[in-house]
Amino acid sequence: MVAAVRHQQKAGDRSAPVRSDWGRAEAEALYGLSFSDLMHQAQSIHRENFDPNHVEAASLLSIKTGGCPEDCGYCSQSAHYDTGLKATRLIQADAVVATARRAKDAGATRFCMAAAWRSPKDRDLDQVCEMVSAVKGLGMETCVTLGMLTPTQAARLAGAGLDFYNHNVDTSPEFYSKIVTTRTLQDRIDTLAHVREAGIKVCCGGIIGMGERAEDRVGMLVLLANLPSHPESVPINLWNEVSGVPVNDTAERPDPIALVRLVATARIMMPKSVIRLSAGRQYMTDELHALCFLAGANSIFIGDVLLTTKNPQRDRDANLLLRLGVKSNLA
Ligand code: SAM
Ligand code: DTB
Ligand code: SF4
Repeated sequence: MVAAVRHQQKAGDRSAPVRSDWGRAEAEALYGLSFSDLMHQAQSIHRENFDPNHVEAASLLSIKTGGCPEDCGYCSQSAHYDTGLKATRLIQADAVVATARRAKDAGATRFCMAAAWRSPKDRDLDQVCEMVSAVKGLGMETCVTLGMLTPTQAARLAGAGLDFYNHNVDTSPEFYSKIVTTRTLQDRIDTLAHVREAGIKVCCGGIIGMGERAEDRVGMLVLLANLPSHPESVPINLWNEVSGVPVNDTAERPDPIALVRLVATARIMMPKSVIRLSAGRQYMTDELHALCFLAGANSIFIGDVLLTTKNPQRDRDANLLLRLGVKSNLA
Protein backbone atom coordinates (compact mmCIF):
# COMPACT_ATOMS: atom_id res chain seq x y z
CA MET A 1 0.00 0.00 0.00
CA VAL A 2 1.23 3.51 -0.78
CA ALA A 3 2.37 5.34 2.31
CA ALA A 4 -0.01 8.08 3.39
CA VAL A 5 1.73 11.43 3.54
CA ARG A 6 0.18 13.22 6.48
CA HIS A 7 -0.23 16.76 7.55
CA GLN A 8 3.01 17.08 9.54
CA GLN A 9 4.90 16.74 6.27
CA LYS A 10 5.58 20.23 4.91
CA ALA A 11 5.54 20.93 1.16
CA GLY A 12 9.02 20.40 -0.26
CA ASP A 13 10.11 18.19 2.67
CA ARG A 14 12.17 15.38 1.08
CA SER A 15 12.71 13.40 4.27
CA ALA A 16 11.17 9.93 4.76
CA PRO A 17 7.35 10.20 4.62
CA VAL A 18 5.26 10.33 7.77
CA ARG A 19 3.01 7.29 7.59
CA SER A 20 -0.04 6.14 9.51
CA ASP A 21 -0.53 2.77 7.83
CA TRP A 22 1.99 0.64 9.67
CA GLY A 23 1.36 -3.11 9.70
CA ARG A 24 2.34 -5.31 12.64
CA ALA A 25 4.53 -7.65 10.56
CA GLU A 26 6.31 -4.73 8.94
CA ALA A 27 7.01 -3.09 12.30
CA GLU A 28 8.23 -6.38 13.78
CA ALA A 29 10.54 -6.86 10.79
CA LEU A 30 12.04 -3.42 11.41
CA TYR A 31 12.46 -4.17 15.11
CA GLY A 32 14.14 -7.47 14.20
CA LEU A 33 16.69 -6.05 11.72
CA SER A 34 20.33 -6.57 12.56
CA PHE A 35 21.28 -4.05 15.23
CA SER A 36 23.64 -2.27 12.90
CA ASP A 37 21.07 -1.93 10.09
CA LEU A 38 18.35 -0.80 12.50
CA MET A 39 20.60 1.83 14.10
CA HIS A 40 21.78 3.11 10.73
CA GLN A 41 18.20 3.59 9.52
CA ALA A 42 17.12 5.22 12.77
CA GLN A 43 20.14 7.58 12.84
CA SER A 44 19.61 8.57 9.20
CA ILE A 45 15.95 9.40 9.83
CA HIS A 46 16.82 11.16 13.07
CA ARG A 47 19.33 13.39 11.28
CA GLU A 48 16.82 14.22 8.52
CA ASN A 49 14.37 15.52 11.09
CA PHE A 50 16.27 16.75 14.17
CA ASP A 51 19.51 18.26 15.35
CA PRO A 52 21.28 15.02 16.43
CA ASN A 53 23.24 16.94 19.06
CA HIS A 54 20.26 18.29 20.94
CA VAL A 55 18.28 16.69 23.77
CA GLU A 56 15.22 18.43 25.20
CA ALA A 57 14.91 18.69 28.99
CA ALA A 58 11.44 18.62 30.53
CA SER A 59 10.43 18.79 34.16
CA LEU A 60 7.54 17.11 35.97
CA LEU A 61 5.46 18.11 38.96
CA SER A 62 2.68 16.18 40.64
CA ILE A 63 0.04 18.84 41.35
CA LYS A 64 -2.40 16.36 42.91
CA THR A 65 -0.97 13.12 44.22
CA GLY A 66 -2.56 9.73 44.99
CA GLY A 67 -6.10 8.59 45.78
CA CYS A 68 -6.80 7.95 42.09
CA PRO A 69 -9.96 5.93 41.31
CA GLU A 70 -8.34 4.20 38.30
CA ASP A 71 -6.78 0.75 38.72
CA CYS A 72 -3.65 1.08 36.50
CA GLY A 73 -1.69 -1.93 37.75
CA TYR A 74 1.70 -0.19 37.63
CA CYS A 75 0.83 3.00 39.48
CA SER A 76 1.72 4.12 43.01
CA GLN A 77 -1.18 6.60 42.94
CA SER A 78 -4.08 4.22 42.45
CA ALA A 79 -6.45 4.02 45.44
CA HIS A 80 -6.98 0.33 44.57
CA TYR A 81 -3.59 -0.67 46.00
CA ASP A 82 -1.77 -0.18 49.27
CA THR A 83 1.40 1.50 48.06
CA GLY A 84 2.07 3.53 51.22
CA LEU A 85 1.67 6.81 49.32
CA LYS A 86 0.07 9.77 51.10
CA ALA A 87 -2.65 11.41 48.98
CA THR A 88 -2.65 15.21 48.69
CA ARG A 89 -5.10 17.84 47.43
CA LEU A 90 -4.51 20.03 44.40
CA ILE A 91 -1.63 22.36 45.24
CA GLN A 92 -1.78 26.14 44.97
CA ALA A 93 -0.93 27.89 41.70
CA ASP A 94 1.78 30.08 43.27
CA ALA A 95 3.64 26.99 44.55
CA VAL A 96 3.43 25.47 41.07
CA VAL A 97 4.84 28.60 39.46
CA ALA A 98 7.71 28.75 41.98
CA THR A 99 8.60 25.12 41.14
CA ALA A 100 8.39 25.83 37.42
CA ARG A 101 10.74 28.79 37.81
CA ARG A 102 13.30 26.57 39.60
CA ALA A 103 12.93 23.94 36.86
CA LYS A 104 13.59 26.59 34.22
CA ASP A 105 16.70 27.73 36.11
CA ALA A 106 17.81 24.06 36.22
CA GLY A 107 17.58 23.87 32.41
CA ALA A 108 14.05 22.63 31.67
CA THR A 109 12.25 24.13 28.69
CA ARG A 110 8.99 22.25 29.23
CA PHE A 111 7.01 21.93 32.46
CA CYS A 112 4.54 19.07 32.84
CA MET A 113 1.89 19.16 35.59
CA ALA A 114 0.26 15.85 36.51
CA ALA A 115 -2.86 15.12 38.54
CA ALA A 116 -4.06 11.70 39.72
CA TRP A 117 -7.66 12.04 38.52
CA ARG A 118 -9.97 9.88 36.43
CA SER A 119 -10.97 13.20 34.84
CA PRO A 120 -10.86 16.77 36.14
CA LYS A 121 -13.81 18.49 37.80
CA ASP A 122 -14.67 21.85 36.31
CA ARG A 123 -13.60 23.81 39.41
CA ASP A 124 -10.25 21.96 39.39
CA LEU A 125 -9.83 22.84 35.75
CA ASP A 126 -10.19 26.56 36.60
CA GLN A 127 -7.12 26.24 38.82
CA VAL A 128 -5.18 24.19 36.30
CA CYS A 129 -5.90 26.80 33.60
CA GLU A 130 -4.54 29.46 35.93
CA MET A 131 -1.36 27.37 36.43
CA VAL A 132 -0.95 26.83 32.69
CA SER A 133 -1.19 30.56 31.91
CA ALA A 134 1.24 31.45 34.71
CA VAL A 135 3.85 28.82 33.69
CA LYS A 136 3.55 29.90 30.07
CA GLY A 137 4.21 33.43 31.29
CA LEU A 138 7.65 32.22 32.45
CA GLY A 139 8.46 31.41 28.82
CA MET A 140 8.22 27.62 29.25
CA GLU A 141 6.26 25.13 27.16
CA THR A 142 3.37 23.73 29.15
CA CYS A 143 2.04 20.18 29.41
CA VAL A 144 -0.63 18.73 31.69
CA THR A 145 -1.89 15.22 32.31
CA LEU A 146 -5.22 15.12 34.12
CA GLY A 147 -6.88 11.90 32.93
CA MET A 148 -9.83 11.79 30.54
CA LEU A 149 -11.15 15.06 29.07
CA THR A 150 -14.40 16.14 27.44
CA PRO A 151 -14.19 18.27 24.29
CA THR A 152 -15.24 21.31 26.36
CA GLN A 153 -12.49 20.72 28.91
CA ALA A 154 -9.90 20.34 26.15
CA ALA A 155 -11.08 23.61 24.61
CA ARG A 156 -10.75 25.36 27.97
CA LEU A 157 -7.16 24.16 28.36
CA ALA A 158 -6.40 25.31 24.82
CA GLY A 159 -7.85 28.70 25.72
CA ALA A 160 -5.46 28.92 28.68
CA GLY A 161 -2.59 28.49 26.22
CA LEU A 162 -1.74 24.83 26.92
CA ASP A 163 0.89 23.47 24.50
CA PHE A 164 0.78 19.68 25.18
CA TYR A 165 -1.55 17.15 26.79
CA ASN A 166 -0.05 13.86 28.02
CA HIS A 167 -2.30 10.81 27.90
CA ASN A 168 -0.65 7.45 27.26
CA VAL A 169 -1.94 4.33 25.54
CA ASP A 170 0.43 2.53 27.95
CA THR A 171 0.79 -0.78 26.08
CA SER A 172 -0.51 -2.87 23.16
CA PRO A 173 -4.25 -3.36 22.59
CA GLU A 174 -3.80 -7.07 23.50
CA PHE A 175 -1.98 -6.49 26.80
CA TYR A 176 -3.97 -3.42 27.86
CA SER A 177 -6.75 -5.24 29.76
CA LYS A 178 -4.16 -7.11 31.87
CA ILE A 179 -2.98 -3.73 33.21
CA VAL A 180 -6.04 -1.44 33.42
CA THR A 181 -9.73 -2.28 33.69
CA THR A 182 -11.37 0.98 34.81
CA ARG A 183 -10.56 2.94 31.65
CA THR A 184 -10.64 1.39 28.19
CA LEU A 185 -8.15 1.96 25.43
CA GLN A 186 -11.01 3.52 23.43
CA ASP A 187 -11.62 5.98 26.31
CA ARG A 188 -8.01 7.06 25.94
CA ILE A 189 -8.23 7.35 22.17
CA ASP A 190 -11.37 9.49 22.55
CA THR A 191 -9.55 11.87 24.91
CA LEU A 192 -6.63 12.10 22.47
CA ALA A 193 -9.12 13.04 19.72
CA HIS A 194 -10.64 15.78 21.90
CA VAL A 195 -7.16 17.13 22.62
CA ARG A 196 -6.30 17.21 18.91
CA GLU A 197 -9.62 18.78 18.03
CA ALA A 198 -8.91 21.59 20.51
CA GLY A 199 -5.58 22.28 18.77
CA ILE A 200 -3.37 21.06 21.64
CA LYS A 201 -0.28 19.00 20.80
CA VAL A 202 -0.34 15.37 21.91
CA CYS A 203 2.17 13.64 24.19
CA CYS A 204 1.38 9.92 24.12
CA GLY A 205 3.44 6.82 24.77
CA GLY A 206 3.57 3.94 27.21
CA ILE A 207 5.45 1.67 29.58
CA ILE A 208 7.59 -1.39 29.09
CA GLY A 209 8.83 -3.88 31.69
CA MET A 210 5.40 -4.92 33.01
CA GLY A 211 5.67 -8.50 31.72
CA GLU A 212 4.54 -7.76 28.16
CA ARG A 213 6.11 -9.57 25.19
CA ALA A 214 8.30 -7.93 22.54
CA GLU A 215 5.25 -8.17 20.23
CA ASP A 216 3.26 -6.02 22.68
CA ARG A 217 5.97 -3.36 22.73
CA VAL A 218 6.01 -3.19 18.94
CA GLY A 219 2.18 -3.38 18.96
CA MET A 220 2.17 -0.28 21.15
CA LEU A 221 4.32 1.55 18.58
CA VAL A 222 1.95 0.48 15.78
CA LEU A 223 -0.98 1.83 17.80
CA LEU A 224 0.81 5.16 18.34
CA ALA A 225 2.05 5.48 14.76
CA ASN A 226 -1.40 4.71 13.31
CA LEU A 227 -3.24 7.36 15.34
CA PRO A 228 -4.83 9.93 12.98
CA SER A 229 -1.74 12.11 13.58
CA HIS A 230 1.48 11.06 15.24
CA PRO A 231 1.86 12.34 18.82
CA GLU A 232 4.33 15.23 18.79
CA SER A 233 5.94 13.69 21.91
CA VAL A 234 6.28 9.98 22.63
CA PRO A 235 7.30 9.11 26.20
CA ILE A 236 8.85 5.66 26.62
CA ASN A 237 8.70 4.68 30.30
CA LEU A 238 10.51 1.71 31.84
CA TRP A 239 8.38 0.53 34.72
CA ASN A 240 9.71 2.23 37.86
CA GLU A 241 9.27 -0.23 40.67
CA VAL A 242 6.48 0.53 43.13
CA SER A 243 5.61 -1.78 46.02
CA GLY A 244 2.06 -3.05 46.49
CA VAL A 245 0.89 -2.88 42.85
CA PRO A 246 -0.12 -5.93 40.75
CA VAL A 247 2.57 -5.34 38.11
CA ASN A 248 5.09 -6.60 40.68
CA ASP A 249 3.84 -10.12 39.96
CA THR A 250 4.69 -9.95 36.26
CA ALA A 251 7.37 -7.25 35.93
CA GLU A 252 10.61 -8.05 34.17
CA ARG A 253 13.32 -5.44 33.52
CA PRO A 254 13.73 -5.31 29.71
CA ASP A 255 16.97 -6.37 28.07
CA PRO A 256 18.82 -3.06 27.42
CA ILE A 257 19.34 -3.96 23.76
CA ALA A 258 15.59 -4.51 23.41
CA LEU A 259 15.03 -0.99 24.73
CA VAL A 260 17.44 0.47 22.17
CA ARG A 261 15.70 -1.50 19.43
CA LEU A 262 12.33 -0.14 20.55
CA VAL A 263 13.57 3.45 20.54
CA ALA A 264 15.10 2.99 17.07
CA THR A 265 11.86 1.44 15.76
CA ALA A 266 9.85 4.32 17.25
CA ARG A 267 12.19 6.82 15.57
CA ILE A 268 11.71 5.17 12.16
CA MET A 269 7.93 4.80 12.52
CA MET A 270 7.35 8.31 13.92
CA PRO A 271 10.16 10.29 12.26
CA LYS A 272 9.07 13.75 13.35
CA SER A 273 8.02 12.97 16.92
CA VAL A 274 10.18 13.83 19.90
CA ILE A 275 10.95 10.58 21.76
CA ARG A 276 11.35 11.01 25.49
CA LEU A 277 13.21 8.58 27.74
CA SER A 278 10.80 8.95 30.65
CA ALA A 279 10.48 6.82 33.80
CA GLY A 280 13.09 4.16 34.54
CA ARG A 281 16.22 6.08 33.62
CA GLN A 282 17.42 5.38 37.16
CA TYR A 283 18.06 1.79 36.00
CA MET A 284 19.91 2.82 32.84
CA THR A 285 23.69 3.09 32.56
CA ASP A 286 25.38 6.00 30.80
CA GLU A 287 26.17 3.67 27.90
CA LEU A 288 22.52 2.66 27.53
CA HIS A 289 21.48 6.32 27.54
CA ALA A 290 24.06 7.00 24.82
CA LEU A 291 22.76 4.15 22.65
CA CYS A 292 19.17 5.36 23.09
CA PHE A 293 20.19 8.88 22.00
CA LEU A 294 21.94 7.37 18.97
CA ALA A 295 18.76 5.42 18.22
CA GLY A 296 16.78 8.66 18.13
CA ALA A 297 15.64 9.49 21.67
CA ASN A 298 15.83 13.25 22.06
CA SER A 299 14.15 14.23 25.31
CA ILE A 300 14.46 13.42 29.02
CA PHE A 301 12.82 14.43 32.27
CA ILE A 302 15.27 16.12 34.59
CA GLY A 303 15.02 16.39 38.37
CA ASP A 304 15.55 13.92 41.20
CA VAL A 305 11.93 12.75 41.29
CA LEU A 306 9.37 12.14 38.57
CA LEU A 307 5.93 12.17 40.22
CA THR A 308 6.40 9.74 43.09
CA THR A 309 9.44 7.71 41.98
CA LYS A 310 13.14 8.37 41.47
CA ASN A 311 14.90 9.89 38.50
CA PRO A 312 18.68 10.34 38.03
CA GLN A 313 20.24 13.35 39.77
CA ARG A 314 20.41 16.44 37.56
CA ASP A 315 24.20 16.57 37.90
CA ARG A 316 24.53 13.06 36.53
CA ASP A 317 22.43 14.03 33.50
CA ALA A 318 24.37 17.28 32.98
CA ASN A 319 27.66 15.38 33.14
CA LEU A 320 26.48 12.70 30.71
CA LEU A 321 25.16 15.22 28.16
CA LEU A 322 28.40 17.16 28.41
CA ARG A 323 30.49 14.03 27.79
CA LEU A 324 28.32 13.22 24.76
CA GLY A 325 28.65 16.73 23.36
CA VAL A 326 24.88 17.12 23.50
CA LYS A 327 23.40 20.62 23.53
CA SER A 328 20.86 21.19 26.28
CA ASN A 329 20.17 23.87 28.85
CA LEU A 330 21.74 21.74 31.61
CA ALA A 331 25.43 22.44 31.24
N1 SAM B 1 -3.40 10.31 35.87
C1 SAM B 1 -2.96 10.74 34.61
C2 SAM B 1 -3.22 9.70 33.55
O1 SAM B 1 -3.08 8.51 33.78
O2 SAM B 1 -3.56 10.09 32.43
C3 SAM B 1 -1.55 11.17 34.55
C4 SAM B 1 -0.48 10.64 35.38
S1 SAM B 1 0.18 9.06 34.97
C5 SAM B 1 1.34 8.96 36.22
C6 SAM B 1 1.10 9.28 33.46
C7 SAM B 1 1.78 8.05 32.91
O3 SAM B 1 2.94 7.74 33.65
C8 SAM B 1 0.99 6.76 32.90
O4 SAM B 1 0.08 6.71 31.85
C9 SAM B 1 2.09 5.73 32.74
O5 SAM B 1 2.37 5.51 31.36
C10 SAM B 1 3.29 6.40 33.41
N2 SAM B 1 3.60 5.76 34.70
C11 SAM B 1 2.85 5.79 35.82
N3 SAM B 1 3.43 5.09 36.81
C12 SAM B 1 4.57 4.57 36.30
C13 SAM B 1 5.62 3.75 36.82
N4 SAM B 1 5.60 3.28 38.06
N5 SAM B 1 6.66 3.46 36.02
C14 SAM B 1 6.67 3.91 34.74
N6 SAM B 1 5.74 4.68 34.20
C15 SAM B 1 4.69 5.01 34.96
C1 DTB C 1 4.83 9.85 31.15
O1 DTB C 1 4.65 9.09 30.19
N1 DTB C 1 5.73 9.67 32.09
C2 DTB C 1 5.63 10.70 33.11
C3 DTB C 1 4.64 11.70 32.47
N2 DTB C 1 4.16 10.98 31.34
C4 DTB C 1 3.55 12.28 33.27
C5 DTB C 1 5.23 10.14 34.42
C6 DTB C 1 6.18 9.07 34.91
C7 DTB C 1 5.69 8.65 36.25
C8 DTB C 1 6.56 7.63 36.86
C9 DTB C 1 6.00 7.11 38.12
C10 DTB C 1 5.98 8.07 39.26
O2 DTB C 1 6.96 8.83 39.46
O3 DTB C 1 5.00 8.03 40.01
FE1 SF4 D 1 -4.51 7.28 38.19
FE2 SF4 D 1 -2.91 8.06 36.17
FE3 SF4 D 1 -1.99 6.41 38.12
FE4 SF4 D 1 -3.75 5.49 36.35
S1 SF4 D 1 -1.66 6.23 35.91
S2 SF4 D 1 -3.84 5.18 38.59
S3 SF4 D 1 -5.01 7.29 36.01
S4 SF4 D 1 -2.65 8.52 38.36
